[in-house]
Amino acid sequence: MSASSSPARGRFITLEGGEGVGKSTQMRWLARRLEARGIEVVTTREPGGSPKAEFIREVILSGRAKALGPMAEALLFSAARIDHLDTLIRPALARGAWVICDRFFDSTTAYQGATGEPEPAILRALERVVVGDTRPDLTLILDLPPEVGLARADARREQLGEATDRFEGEALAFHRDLRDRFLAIAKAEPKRCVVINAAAQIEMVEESIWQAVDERLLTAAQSNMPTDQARASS
Ligand code: T5A
Repeated sequence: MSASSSPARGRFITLEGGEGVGKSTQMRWLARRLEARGIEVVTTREPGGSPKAEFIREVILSGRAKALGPMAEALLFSAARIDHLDTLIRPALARGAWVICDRFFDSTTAYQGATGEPEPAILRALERVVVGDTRPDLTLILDLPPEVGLARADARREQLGEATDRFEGEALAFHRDLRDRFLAIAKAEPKRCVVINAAAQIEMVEESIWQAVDERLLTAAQSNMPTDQARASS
């Protein structure tokens, strides 16, 4: 295929926030709405998203890697991300699909940042090396008091009979710090990030997310299209 006939790169959307903020639920709903527009959508998650990264997910979230220390945990998240990017995210974007990912590198900045190690400069260096220029076009930061999110996650876990994972068991102060860190990321990068009030009713959260995607990505894409094409796709 010649360079001029390559499909346009797809859009990369990430969902971020603390525990139980509703990312997985909203990811499914957003995918359905985009697919209804005729867009190919790939939904995925971190840690995980590819077979090798899912293996690493199991090692981290079971708590088995905690004894190795925060630096090793951060490197394991990065190793999983490298495989996920290479085998799933980049190929999908290259063929023109839109990728929605439940957590990405902002979770490393916030969670590993909240553990206090490795230091922020190392986390930023890891981000540069691992993510490169595959940065999200839009990051939706679902914001919720951690008490509410943890209660939702507890209720869902009891329903499914699952065990508490590595970070859910941390103290409330850790989860409050996490929330502040996600809000700080949004403040530092307003072009990429939109904060969504995840305490609202689930349908309202869905609408806020749709509005952000529509304004930031769909409308923007149409205004870059030749007029005839934009009319046909609206
Ligand atoms: N991590 C991850 C790092 O430390 N560093 C990293 O680099 C990365 C990538 C991942 C863990 O790994 C850490 C962060 C995490 O601790 P996970 O199992 O993927 O672990 O956990 P979470 O991402 O936190 O996912 P959860 O499933 O716990 O939360 P979600 O996906 O945000 O929430 P969801 O959609 O499952 O909803 C939870 C419950 O709330 C209800 C839902 O129906 C569901 O029952 N709900 C609502 N109820 C009322 N009102 C609303 N608006 C609601 N929205 C959802």
